[in-house]
Amino acid sequence: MKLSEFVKTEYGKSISECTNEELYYALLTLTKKMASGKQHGNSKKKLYYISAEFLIGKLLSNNLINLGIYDEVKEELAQNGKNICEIEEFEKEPSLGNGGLGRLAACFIDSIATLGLNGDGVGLNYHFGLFRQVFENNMQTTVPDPWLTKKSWLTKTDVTYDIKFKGMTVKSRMYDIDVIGYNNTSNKLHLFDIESVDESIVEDGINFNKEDIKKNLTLFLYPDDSDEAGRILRIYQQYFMVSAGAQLILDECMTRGCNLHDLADYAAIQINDTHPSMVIPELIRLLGLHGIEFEEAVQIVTDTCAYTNHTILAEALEKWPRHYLDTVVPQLMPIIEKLDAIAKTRTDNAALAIIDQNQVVHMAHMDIHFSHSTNGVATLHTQILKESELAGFYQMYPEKFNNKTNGITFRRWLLKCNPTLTSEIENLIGDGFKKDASELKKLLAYTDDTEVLSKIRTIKKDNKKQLAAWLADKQGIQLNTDAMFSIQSKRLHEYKRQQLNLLFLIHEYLEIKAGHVPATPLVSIFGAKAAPAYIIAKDIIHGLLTLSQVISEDPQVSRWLQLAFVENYNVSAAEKMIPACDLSEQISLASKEASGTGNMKFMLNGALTLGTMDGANVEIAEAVGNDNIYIFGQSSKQVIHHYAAADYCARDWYEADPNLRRAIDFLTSEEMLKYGDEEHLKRLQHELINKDWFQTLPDFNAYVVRKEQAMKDYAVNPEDWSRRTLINIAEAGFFSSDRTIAEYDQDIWHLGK
Ligand code: 26V
Repeated sequence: MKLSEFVKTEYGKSISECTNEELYYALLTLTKKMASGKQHGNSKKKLYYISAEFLIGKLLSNNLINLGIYDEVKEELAQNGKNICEIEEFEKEPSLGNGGLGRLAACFIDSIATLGLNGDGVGLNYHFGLFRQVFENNMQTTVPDPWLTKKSWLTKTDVTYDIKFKGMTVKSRMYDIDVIGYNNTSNKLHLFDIESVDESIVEDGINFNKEDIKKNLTLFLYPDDSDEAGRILRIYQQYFMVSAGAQLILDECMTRGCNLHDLADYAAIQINDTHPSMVIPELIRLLGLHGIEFEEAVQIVTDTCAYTNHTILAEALEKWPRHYLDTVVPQLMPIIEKLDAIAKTRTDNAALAIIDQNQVVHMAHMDIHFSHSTNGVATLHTQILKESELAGFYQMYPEKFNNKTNGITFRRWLLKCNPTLTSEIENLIGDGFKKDASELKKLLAYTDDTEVLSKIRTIKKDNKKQLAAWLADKQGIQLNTDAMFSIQSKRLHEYKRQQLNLLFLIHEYLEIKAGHVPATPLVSIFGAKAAPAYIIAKDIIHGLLTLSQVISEDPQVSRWLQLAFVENYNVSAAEKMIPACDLSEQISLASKEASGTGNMKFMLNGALTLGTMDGANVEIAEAVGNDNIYIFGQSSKQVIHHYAAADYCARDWYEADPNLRRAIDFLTSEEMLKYGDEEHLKRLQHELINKDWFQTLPDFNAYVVRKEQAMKDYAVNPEDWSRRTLINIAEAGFFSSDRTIAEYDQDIWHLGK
């Protein structure tokens, strides 16, 4: 049905007479109608991708693209004097994830639908997604971010399940979001909600009563867990999700003819990090209620479940004091105890226990013992898991370990966010790459075509102008679009080392002040949220915002250097920033970034990477060759060695390198203190000199050298730069999540047709 006909019946008027808001809701309804007519994979075996986060972002444009009607709708709107981008502004972004892990889940369900696989997502319907970030006095403040409107992408279903906690039973209800594939298909994202949730208990900022579970259970994504009430609430959320999910899975499988003894022939469950790990004991419990003996149930569940690990950071691996579980889900504890006992018959290595000597329950350990697959998310990450972090498990179960290098959906991260580049690629190599990303390699035929290279340069320039216009409007910042744009956008974490970039920018500032101007003007752009309880991360944001003000108040410097921090970085902001990037900053401490997926998005959109040999950067470097990427810094082997030997001393580096010392000292200089807060800046400085747990200082010099080289190359030979960006685009095909999902299916899920 055409939009004009639809609005005629819906509102009794023409498109030009409708407000943008009316058009948004009309398109939403129309899209949902179209989705309901699409096919869903219907193989005997079905995948359930269970995840506490699905960072789906806005859906309207993406859905129209996947339905194949985006251009048509845009045209029809334009003919009636309407602009699709303005209409999209009415959509609230569902920020139902923190960062990479949640965004990966969103890319995966897009690919599962696109490949026509029988698979749905299972998660939670948070009423407030990740907080909205607002800058005040050069600091991050946090504000709730509601996304639910009267009409939304959610469809209320009549599926409800009772969820039993200690001392209370609550009712869950399933809401569905259509996941429209780029292939005449549509799958589902099932989000469970608690009927009794109460949004009015949110107090100032993002505070609320953490103990009133019936009212708060699905209120917020990952509530601040710096206190015990927050951590216990997290367990309530996790159990609520997996119990509802497990009941759904068993119901659906039985409807399809499963007798539960053969569950593994009907269901594959992918456990996305440890947040859904309680699905293992919960399924065993439910199978028991259906009369299946414990030992058989353990085997069935092991054959059905697979686990993905997303980090080697010890502090991010979930482990719960057992009394938390006793308090929330006492019915699971006897099962977890029995699983622990089985694990202890398989090994006497105490480090591999599920319940340790201190009565702490290790969720990842339960996953590895009682699922049939454990995968890492990039080659290097999987190798580190096998050799160091999970070496004991790898020796026990070598056959369970496998790698699945992450990917991104090109529908959102090229077709939607970079339409001009997409149509240029289509002009050159046809539209086959939209379904088969490996066809991008055909672009390699054009690397010496000066006309094509010039076109690529123009597209980049236009994207930079668009980003600049957006930022001018949003934050009142004027950017020099003739400059090189370097972008570091990702969650703020010390291991990602935004502080290294900060030290570089201070160094450049001081060099410019001393009369040494860089080879090209540089615009350095950041986007990052810090967890509200993460003090040093917030200090780094403060350092960057303060420096930004120091620079912008100094015309001598800001001709050459600008620092722009995009407020409230989210999926929508990423879609504007990534196409405008020249230099993609992927500078984590080698070994710490499991994969990264932003690195893939920037590459696909024609940025060159400046990065360490970490995560998927390693595979990007292999794909494009050393001439087409800027690699620097310690190797993961060196880093792992330093941790093992405990021989890293930040102060030695601070004292030995005058440039580094000058940059660190500047943090508390008069210039910085004019706009910044002494306590925050001193704490950051102290941390860098006395701790620097993520070894920023040893990589400083190499980073400065490599980045200045990149700036010189960019300035001296723009055509060669464009040639190298084209090689990056051409080699990005491997990083399509369609490829990743095909591998999961082939090696782990075996869904069949
Ligand atoms: C979580 C936490 C929570 C507590 C404080 C410290 C901390 C540090 C890291 C994390 C990350 C949890 C898991 C995660 O989001 N991993 C990301 O997964 C992406 C998708 O696989 C991957 O690209 C990123 O490299 C990885 O960090």
